[in-house]
Amino acid sequence: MIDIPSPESTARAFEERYGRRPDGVWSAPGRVNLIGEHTDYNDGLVFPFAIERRTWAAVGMREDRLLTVHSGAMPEPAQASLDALDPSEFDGWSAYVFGVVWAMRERGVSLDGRVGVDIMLTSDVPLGAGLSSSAAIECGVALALNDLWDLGLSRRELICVCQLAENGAVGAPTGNMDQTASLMGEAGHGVLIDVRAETAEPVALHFADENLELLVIDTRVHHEHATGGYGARRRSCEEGAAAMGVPSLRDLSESDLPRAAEVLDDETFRRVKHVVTENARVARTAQVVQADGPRAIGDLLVQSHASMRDDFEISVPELDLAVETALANGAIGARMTGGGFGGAAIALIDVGRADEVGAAIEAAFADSGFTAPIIFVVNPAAGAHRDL
Ligand code: GAF
Repeated sequence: MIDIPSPESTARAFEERYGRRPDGVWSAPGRVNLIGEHTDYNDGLVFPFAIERRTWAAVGMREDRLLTVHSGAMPEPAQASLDALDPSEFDGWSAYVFGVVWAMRERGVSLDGRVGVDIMLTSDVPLGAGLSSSAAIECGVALALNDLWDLGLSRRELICVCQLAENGAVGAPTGNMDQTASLMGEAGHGVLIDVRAETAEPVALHFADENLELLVIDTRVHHEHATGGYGARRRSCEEGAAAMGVPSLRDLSESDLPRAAEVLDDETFRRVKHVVTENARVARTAQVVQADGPRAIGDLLVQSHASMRDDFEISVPELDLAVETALANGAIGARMTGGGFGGAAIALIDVGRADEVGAAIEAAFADSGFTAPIIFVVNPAAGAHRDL
């Protein structure tokens, strides 16, 4: 077990386990989504940022064709062979790692003549908290193999590889926001993603300059996107687009909503309305943050949460309580972040108020009989890179 993960501690853990130094250590961050939820798989707009919480991968080449992975957080090591990569045989968390190799092959990377690797993973991205611990694993491993196997894949291609690992090996029908944020993030910046245009632009997010900071409230209500509501929401969006006669919901704007209300059943209409208005909120947030600074985006965050709670119906009582309590205690804006059905909320607050707002949320959770949340401050941080 590793208490405080770092590049060097991950290299040491590798050495203890494998009896040699790794060939290198790579890391990739989790992310917070500032705004733009369930828009990515609708060809839409998203505005996340990479956070300081990261997953480190110490990797060493082998002489045979085996892939092995150890993680301090998981009791059992996992193993696969470059000659028999079958997602249906990937067990649990190891699908995030072996899925990347499988996805590279699916996207045309030849595995012939390549040697296997040993991997030691450490992470301080909370698992199942909606902060993309899975993308952090995928992106760190993908970057390491790209370097060690000298594949020359671009970051854009690595995003596709990691999304395919998530969709095809893990079985979660997600978009590519998380992988894009993890691979394209920059310190002090959000990543304004236009999925249809395949662009990911850095946009300065200087919270501290305006005396602001961003709190994450991990509700500890765990969720998985491979099962349940996430896929159902995605299907509703596809059905809504088909009924409206467009390839994707990106092709609709707010002026189409009156017609959508006539054509669609009530539930599908509300799903569509969320996505259409959320795209508009992302565009507006990016404009406002650049023109007037982050203090001016509070209302957009609040509207986004209401849309997810009432129209897309992906919030849970713990997320609503975190948002309401933060706002009642002076937050400038707050919303759930990520895929929903659990996970985390964010709150934009004045510097120096984190303890007070956090204590109010903890008290509200205790009063409601909810599990105590985990609350911490995040800052926009660097994307995936090689550390050692
Ligand atoms: C999860 C998914 F992985 C993303 O692709 C995105 O759809 C998000 O939920 C919702 O915005 O993080």
